[in-house]
Amino acid sequence: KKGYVMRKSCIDPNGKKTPFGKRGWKMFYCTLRDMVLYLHKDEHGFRKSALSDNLHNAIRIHHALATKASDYNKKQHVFRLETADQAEYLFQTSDSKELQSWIDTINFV
Ligand code: I3P
Repeated sequence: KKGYVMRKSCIDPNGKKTPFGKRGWKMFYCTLRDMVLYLHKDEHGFRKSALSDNLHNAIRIHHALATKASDYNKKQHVFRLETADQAEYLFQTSDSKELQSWIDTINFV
């Protein structure tokens, strides 16, 4: 699965709250492959970027959980992703169908 999403980082992989200044929403071209969610700047970056760049913004989804962020009311179609290394992110998708599709893909790969 692939597509554009907005991402907000809430808790870093060390389990600590993402510091102010790094908590904003950012757009990424997101691809899911081999239990890894890769976040690219855009589709072009997805094709062009070096493996090291891809790994930099990669989120391993083994033992991760995606759920609708029904407690987050500032934006629509948002899911929360909690990872095995205790990171937490919010992802905004384009509509309710995309929302469910990302959640199912992440939870049931
Ligand atoms: C954050 C940015 C986010 C906001 C977050 C801010 O500032 O404005 O949009 O989250 O609030 O800290 P920065 O870009 O300087 O990190 P919301 O959009 O959810 O309000 P937060 O600290 O309450 O998460």
